[in-house]
Amino acid sequence: MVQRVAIIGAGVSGLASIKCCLDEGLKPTCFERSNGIGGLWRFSETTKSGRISVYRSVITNTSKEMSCFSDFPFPDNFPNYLHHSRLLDYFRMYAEHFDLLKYIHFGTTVHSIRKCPDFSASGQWEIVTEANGEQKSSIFDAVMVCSGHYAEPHLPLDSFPGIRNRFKGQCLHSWEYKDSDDFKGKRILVVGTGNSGGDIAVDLSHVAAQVFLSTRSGTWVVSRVSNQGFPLDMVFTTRFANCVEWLLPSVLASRIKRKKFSAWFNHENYSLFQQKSQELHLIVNDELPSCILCGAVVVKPNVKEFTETSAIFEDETVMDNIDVVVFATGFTASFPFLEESVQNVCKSKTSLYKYVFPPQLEKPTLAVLGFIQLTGSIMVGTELQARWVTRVFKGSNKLPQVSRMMTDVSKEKELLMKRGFSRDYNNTRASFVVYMDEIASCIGVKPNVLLLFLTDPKLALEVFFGPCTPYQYRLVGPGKWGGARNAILTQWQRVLTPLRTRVVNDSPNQSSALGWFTLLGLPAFLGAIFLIFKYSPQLRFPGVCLNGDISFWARDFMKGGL
Ligand SMILES: Cc1cc2nc3c(=O)[nH]c(=O)nc-3n(C[C@H](O)[C@H](O)[C@H](O)COP(=O)(O)OP(=O)(O)OC[C@H]3O[C@@H](n4cnc5c(N)ncnc54)[C@H](O)[C@@H]3O)c2cc1C
Ligand SMILES: *[C@@H]1O[C@H](CO)[C@@H](O)[C@H](O)[C@H]1NC(C)=O
Ligand SMILES: *[C@@H]1O[C@H](CO)[C@@H](O)[C@H](O)[C@H]1NC(C)=O
Ligand SMILES: *[C@@H]1O[C@H](CO)[C@@H](O)[C@H](O)[C@H]1NC(C)=O
Ligand SMILES: CC(=O)N[C@H]1CO[C@H](CO)[C@@H](O)[C@@H]1O
Repeated sequence: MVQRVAIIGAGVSGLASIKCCLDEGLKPTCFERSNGIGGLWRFSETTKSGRISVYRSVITNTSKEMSCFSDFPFPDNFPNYLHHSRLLDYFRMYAEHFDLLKYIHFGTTVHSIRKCPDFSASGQWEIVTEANGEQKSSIFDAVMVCSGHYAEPHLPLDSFPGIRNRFKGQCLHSWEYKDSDDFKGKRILVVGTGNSGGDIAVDLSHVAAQVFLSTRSGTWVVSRVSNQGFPLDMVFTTRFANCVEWLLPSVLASRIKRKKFSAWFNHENYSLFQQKSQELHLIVNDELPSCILCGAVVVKPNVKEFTETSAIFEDETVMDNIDVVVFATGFTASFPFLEESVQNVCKSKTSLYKYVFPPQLEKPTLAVLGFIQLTGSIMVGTELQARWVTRVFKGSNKLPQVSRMMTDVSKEKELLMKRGFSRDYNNTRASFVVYMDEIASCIGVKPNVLLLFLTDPKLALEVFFGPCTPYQYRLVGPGKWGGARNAILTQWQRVLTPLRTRVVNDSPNQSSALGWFTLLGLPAFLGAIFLIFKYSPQLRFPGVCLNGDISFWARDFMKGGL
């Protein structure tokens, strides 16, 4: 019987875990190395080895309605995309509201987590912590690893001949980058076009003499600002879009996506074009295209080698007088405190059952949280994981047999390989809606949309055509929250509130005739779409991504019509 749960880290995952433990009647004890909550979002001016660190200008790439705790919406007046300080304010409110702080031991580092000698019977763990130079050992019934995955910089220097022994300039990892202060007037090469690489290139371009951005295989760049100025993820992360994608042949689906991405700017002409693999590498960046257009950022291919002052690229072009190289080459996950056998499994997220449980343990009393890449918010995924994990610990939800979990894990890997992710399936992103629904099914909190159409059509329309916001997983089942329905019906209001900062009078009245027309036409329309998608896979759509636009249209209809 699990009672005492140890939680390593008090970032987003740790906070959600404490709350979920309390909801399930478990006794949480959280160990946090630093002196405050928030993890990655707790900005600090300095970097320390083995600690997370972000740049000063970082803002979220998922919008507030799509990134919040499922039973704790952001305050109405918070902006839609948040600076790290605002996000930290929100975490403080959450911790205060649910009274989580008293379970956290600050300034306490977890040194080791070992199975107890009688593990196969008890499932218990021995945890050694250190605070103020003193070590302490205690026994826990279960462990939630919430220590984050962005603390260990991945620096592939061996793939860049000359960088160690010849290059005379400064060389740093994005992990060490705070702001552009020390880089005025310099010529800088940023290696890697992930979210960090893009952000840092833009940041530097405001003060540097020149920024070069080197990319191996290109990337798609999307803006936070989508149709009519609404947040991108709210427009596209819908159950409806997910259905359409599922119905379409994958070749067609990815072609539609490419068309949609190209609508903002032609990635080929900007040298950002991505090779025709099925994997769509995508970053969120509003400024990068304009920096490229202005020549402040110049896109280059992969670096072949470095000389004393210059970089030679794979297309044999040479850029001279490079002062600084910034490696935005990502991070390696590490769990130095876990015993070796467990650590080896946990290092690769694809070896974990649903990216959470090491499948081979005799007892399912250890879970890794937040170790996912989703097409939507990781924070939301992490909270749902915490709800599942605490219920598994408690015995309310059961995991399948070890052999079943092992097959599941290897099937998942095979699937990724087959879909052309063999190069680096560690970095693939799972579809937000699919993954969330999968975990929600394990807990029994997945909303039944068909049933909802019969019982509460107004809500059902927003759930199906509207954004898949976290409140949807609080409508039914264990952990049901009374405010969920209202939170869903008012989500667009909370998007607009922070923008209404000045009275704008002469907006024309919305026509409700359109609303009624679409209400009557809707079933016929949906039927037609279904048939079209099902039976004409060769159909081409002229330059639009149908699914996002239709969800969007459906939202308009609901606002006007009902
Ligand atoms: C630049 C950047 C931007 C991002 N933007 C978004 C976004 O917009 N939306 C989104 O959903 N996700 C985003 N993410 C993903 C991010 O990982 C999650 O949002 C989230 O912050 C992860 O929280 P966490 O609690 O799992 O880990 P962390 O925030 O890393 O927290 C881990 C905590 O564990 C503590 N800890 C670690 N080891 C120990 C130990 N041995 N003993 C005690 N304590 C320990 C650390 O001090 C830290 O406080 C972003 C990530 C990065 C790097
Ligand atoms: C947001 O940025 C983080 C950090 O680079 C990344 O891991 C995540 O996938 C991004 N999310 C989206 C939806 O682009
Ligand atoms: C994924 O990560 C693990 C652990 O770091 C590594 O052993 C494995 O080779 C990686 N797989 C791929 C395809 O990169
Ligand atoms: C909009 O509707 C309101 C009442 O429904 C009406 O008083 C107002 O005059 C209308 N405005 C316009 C511009 O039609
Ligand atoms: C080289 C290249 O891709 N050029 C493209 C630039 O954009 C125009 C207009 O879309 C295309 O016709 C070119 O092929």
